[in-house]
Amino acid sequence: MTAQTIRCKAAVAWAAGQPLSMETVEVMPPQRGEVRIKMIATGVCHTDAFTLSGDDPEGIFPCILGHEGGGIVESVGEGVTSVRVGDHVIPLYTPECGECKFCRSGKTNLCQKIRETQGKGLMPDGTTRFSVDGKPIYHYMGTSTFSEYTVLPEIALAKVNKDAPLEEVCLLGCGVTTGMGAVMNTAKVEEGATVAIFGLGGIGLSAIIGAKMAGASRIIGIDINESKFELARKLGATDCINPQAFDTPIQQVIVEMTDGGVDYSFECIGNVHVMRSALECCHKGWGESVIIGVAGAGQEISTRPFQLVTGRVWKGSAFGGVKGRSELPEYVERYLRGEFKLDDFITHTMGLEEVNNAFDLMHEGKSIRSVIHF
Ligand code: NAD
Ligand code: AHE
Ligand code: ZN
Ligand code: ZN
Repeated sequence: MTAQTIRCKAAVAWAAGQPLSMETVEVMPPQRGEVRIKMIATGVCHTDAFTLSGDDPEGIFPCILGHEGGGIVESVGEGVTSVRVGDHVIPLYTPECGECKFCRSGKTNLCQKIRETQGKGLMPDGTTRFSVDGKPIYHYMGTSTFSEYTVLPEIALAKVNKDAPLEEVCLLGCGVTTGMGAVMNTAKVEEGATVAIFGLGGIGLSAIIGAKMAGASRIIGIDINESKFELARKLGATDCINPQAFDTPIQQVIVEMTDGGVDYSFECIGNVHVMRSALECCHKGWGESVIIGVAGAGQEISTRPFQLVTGRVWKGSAFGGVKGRSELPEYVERYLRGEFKLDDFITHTMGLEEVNNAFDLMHEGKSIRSVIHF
């Protein structure tokens, strides 16, 4: 049967800095190579708030935000072969086509096949599948999970085990995979290493899980909100420190705590000043710092080049370096085998109509992850 346009509820971001507005949207059928999915759950990540704030140079409005989802295939477009109706899927803001220069390089997960249109809020054919009263609404990160139904290219879906509760594994659509992957794939932290993790939200706490799994001997969590420390310790942090409790710069504190600096550090905030501290708390000669946090338009990082001349390395990581279609399903299997938990992260659950509350809780520092149930 040919798929029809669906009318459903979505939270629309009409303009930067304004609360999301619940609307009835029209969602067109999936076109060639596309898939329409019924969302079951979605997390709210700081990057959604970042784009809504107006600081994202790629922010484009009106759009439907959301990129940390889990759903079920409702219909497929012509030529789709890798998923079928009823499959459980996690939307991928970093797709995997398997054939572009980036996919073939074996060096990166940053597939570029549809990156240009995705960054303009459009499907690969240059049009949008969403509208309200005939007015086009843009996609966001190619995923737009704050909608009861959304459309994605086939290459932007990871098919996952149906035994996994989508209300939890949706977090593998961004935050948890990003933090764990940055530690295991990007930095490749080894047993016995010392690690500093700046920012103990969903990303930083996931980095702690990764560091613990890697067998790090010391895991130092840094946050200005001490209410994050209890969970950080539970997940494996050996030390938790608040930079505001010291008169000396935090990098100096960490260098003194660790006999010269840590082997690896991770910035999980998006603050360019903290990025500098994260680099400079690394050990001379070999320490590596990974930037995960997303900084606003126009912001730049700086340090003395001497920091790099003397062996520290500055890196970045997107989606934890994970290739979504070929590697994310295995993260779901590892979760099912009990290698890590996800419920610790879910501090709040709510319906889509309460999504603005999820942003408030994040800004007030009261949540790790709010998960929207559809
Ligand atoms: P979050 O809001 O849940 O957590 C941020 C944490 O940083 C909070 O606990 C906050 O108290 C702490 N913090 C803020 N300012 C601080 C400071 N000056 N010093 C120490 N701690 C400070 O956010 P999140 O969802 O965990 O996301 C973290 C960052 O990672 C954001 O910038 C987000 O956009 C980015 N992100 C990047 C990727 C990627 O692929 N690179 C993926 C997901 C998220
Ligand atoms: N649009 C921003 C960049 C945003 C960004 O860096 N996004 C990360 C994922 S954050 C998920 O919560 C990412 O994957 N980046 C790689 C990419 O291709 O976007 C800007 O500054 O323009
Ligand atoms: Zn995210
Ligand atoms: Zn590709």
